[in-house]
Amino acid sequence: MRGIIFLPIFLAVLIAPVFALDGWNYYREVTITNNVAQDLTDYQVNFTLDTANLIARGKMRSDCGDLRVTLSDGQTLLPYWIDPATCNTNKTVIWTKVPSIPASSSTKIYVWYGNPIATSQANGDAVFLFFDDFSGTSLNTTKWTIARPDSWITISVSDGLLTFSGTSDGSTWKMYILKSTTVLPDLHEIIARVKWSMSSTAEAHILNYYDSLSNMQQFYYDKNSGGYYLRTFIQGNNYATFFGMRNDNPTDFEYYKLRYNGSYVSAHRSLNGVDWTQLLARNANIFTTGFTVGLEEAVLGTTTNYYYVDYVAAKKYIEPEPSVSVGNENLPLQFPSLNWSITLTGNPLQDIITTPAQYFAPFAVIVYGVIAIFVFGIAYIRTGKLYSAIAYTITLFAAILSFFTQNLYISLILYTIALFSLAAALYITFGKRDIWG
Ligand SMILES: [Ca+2]
Repeated sequence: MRGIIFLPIFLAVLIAPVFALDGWNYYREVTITNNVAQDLTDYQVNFTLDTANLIARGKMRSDCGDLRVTLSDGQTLLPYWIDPATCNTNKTVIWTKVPSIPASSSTKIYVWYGNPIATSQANGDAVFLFFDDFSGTSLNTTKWTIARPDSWITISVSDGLLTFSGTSDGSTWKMYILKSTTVLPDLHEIIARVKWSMSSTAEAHILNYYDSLSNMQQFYYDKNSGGYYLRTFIQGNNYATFFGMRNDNPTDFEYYKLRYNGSYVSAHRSLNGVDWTQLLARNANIFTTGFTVGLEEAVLGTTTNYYYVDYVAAKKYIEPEPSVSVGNENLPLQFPSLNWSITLTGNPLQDIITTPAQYFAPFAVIVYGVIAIFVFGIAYIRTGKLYSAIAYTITLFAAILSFFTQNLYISLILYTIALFSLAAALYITFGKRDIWG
């Protein structure tokens, strides 16, 4: 009998609801598992959401402006950044910086959405070690140093893009190099979204570890008379490596990243920013410290060649990286004074089922609160057994919580428990029989 009494308490604790971020209607748990035996602090992770589906169902603003990320308290906001090109797609890339991921264990954060009046607080500078999405009208000279200017090549910033535009006299290479003012930690990853348009021999240095003009490790796109290439080049060893030939000259953006894991540099490519292919890994024992982010256009041809950078970001890197998984949608614990609006666009089944619970919540908390107090009083007066009375009272509070969690299954379980306990309370009251102990 005692086990039956304590089970509801256990369940009530186990499914403790999440209090809503003020004004937000939905949240999901994001579980981050640290795969190394060392604590990670301020570590950048990303996960994806199918925002196209959420937006189509009226659950998220069409500009993704109501997305937020919090700690597992559901209240402490974490910095986040959404790759704008992926908003309203089925794989929206969301980056955040997690304050602490303990060694070899998991930590949970929450992603929130569903607040029609919220506007974006996405902030790449707050997430990454280095970040520029070129949102201004000129190069941000607090972020970049012109490491090597060249009168044959110009740069401009407009419409969210950094554009290199250059020609040459056809006999000597012209090179324009930008270098971040931020020095990266030894283990790091650089990610960029770029495209290019090249009509004569030229190179777009997609990601570039730049130390000095004679000391750099780089990863770049190369168009020359032989075709199109993706290459790495470690200047200290004075060799170039061809690792992939492409016969295209993409007008659509692609993603590239360059990673240093402590022993080698690897280059990766993606078409959507989510699914990556490693192109090459190369031992990089020349420079292991003092890395910066670099961007460069080099031109030998006599027609104008363009290189466009949408954004470039740098983050910490540890191998193997933490794994990240996103849970199912939940409805948080709402208070009556908060925003109760819920959108029924498309009338998804779950919305219809859970909406009544949302609107009945203020009513339910009063009714069940009163009932719970009565049940405690009756149980204690009739039996004198304090633990039994408390147990059943908590069970009824679990029923109250079931209204607020608005998770269908949890609500049904808790509500069923509450009904049984209420029946027991009535039985002991009118049945003249002690079943409490
Ligand atoms: Ca941009």
